[in-house]
Amino acid sequence: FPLLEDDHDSSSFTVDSLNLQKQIDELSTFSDSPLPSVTRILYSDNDVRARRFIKNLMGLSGLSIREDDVGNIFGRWEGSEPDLPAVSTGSHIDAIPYSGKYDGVVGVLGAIEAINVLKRSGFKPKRSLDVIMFTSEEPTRYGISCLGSRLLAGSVSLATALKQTVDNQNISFLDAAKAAGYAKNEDFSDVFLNDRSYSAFVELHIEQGPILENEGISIGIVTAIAAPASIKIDFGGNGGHAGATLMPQRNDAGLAAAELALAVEKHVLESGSVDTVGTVGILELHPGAINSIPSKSHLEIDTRDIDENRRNKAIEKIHESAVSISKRRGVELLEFKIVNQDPPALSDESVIQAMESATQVLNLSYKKMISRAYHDSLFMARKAPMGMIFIPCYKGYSHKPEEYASPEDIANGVKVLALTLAKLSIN
Ligand code: HGY
Ligand code: MN
Ligand code: MN
Ligand code: MN
Repeated sequence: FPLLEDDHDSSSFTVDSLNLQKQIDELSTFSDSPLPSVTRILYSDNDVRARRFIKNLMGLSGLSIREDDVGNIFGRWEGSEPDLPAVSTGSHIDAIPYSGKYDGVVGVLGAIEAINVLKRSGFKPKRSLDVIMFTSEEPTRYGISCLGSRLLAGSVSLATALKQTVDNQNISFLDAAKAAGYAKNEDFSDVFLNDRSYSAFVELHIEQGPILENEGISIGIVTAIAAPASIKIDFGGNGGHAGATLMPQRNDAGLAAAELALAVEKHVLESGSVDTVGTVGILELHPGAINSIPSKSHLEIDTRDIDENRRNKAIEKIHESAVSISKRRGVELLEFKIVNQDPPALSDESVIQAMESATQVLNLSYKKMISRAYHDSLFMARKAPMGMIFIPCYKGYSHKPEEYASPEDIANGVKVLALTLAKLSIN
């Protein structure tokens, strides 16, 4: 590696862990739920405050900042050959309700610190280096996962859909984006990256699983990202009085939803592989009164697998179950909408090699592994050779307040990222 030729370099090759932890802690205070949980929803006041915080840190690191129509934020360290496709890294800072303070954040604040480490060690990039904070990786507000990176990857259907999308308070994406200072010209195809934007993309992220911690391994080198899909379903029934309506007269939309939720579990378990997973994370009953038979139910299903066909088969069976449950119970299947049904992504061999040699130079233990969580990398892989660096997290906990990664593990991840970026930049 160009950096660690002699001891002098390696001693200056240090992460400012204290400052980085302070930043992680401060960022976690921009939240709509009480600490230790974090809730940071797209374009909310706390999201806007957090964005300002990130831009300020990018500025302090000497990065030139630009933002696109939906608020993807790019901090650039210009290289000696700025016309070459740049090397990029980054992640997200939005947080689902009552989650933790490391998911995504480690890959944004850690990326800025990786730039600082490279600057402190006297490194000079050839290809420019971009740190990207992606807008809305989480599907919370508009039901669209990886909204910013999906758009960067050139999703025409999303660029169109965003003009009609509203959240469950009936606030349109356009209004919310404008209120946050974005969507100036309402043409989201401006966001699309071209194929020469980046020569590589690398994301640092907590594992969100227990493998690295259980096996005492410092670094995960991700070889593939599992294929995610999400489905929205509505059932409709007659509802009625919980006391006066006898059971034979009922067509209970709530029970239809409950039966379908169990069918989701059945269909993923019968796939024949432990890699197929399914979750009913949202289940709402209307009118939601104890003494009123649910006349409407709304479910949102998240199902994934590292094998796309196996996942799609599970989706087909879930659809068949929804239809048969509605017929048997005399409940109407008002909507069965597949919101996204994404293919998996493979990491690029050259990026895997760069991450592997960085880890070896740093004498860190590592393991090649699959990411069962999705990330912005899933979409950036459509625009550039992609790689992901995992660090261990406490008991694999994520998407809950107990989420934790140690300053030492974070520092290891930042150093591997810094060396990887350096290598890819001088390529
Ligand atoms: O759900 C996921 O896989 C990601 O953490 N948003
Ligand atoms: Mn997440
Ligand atoms: Mn994440
Ligand atoms: Mn335009």
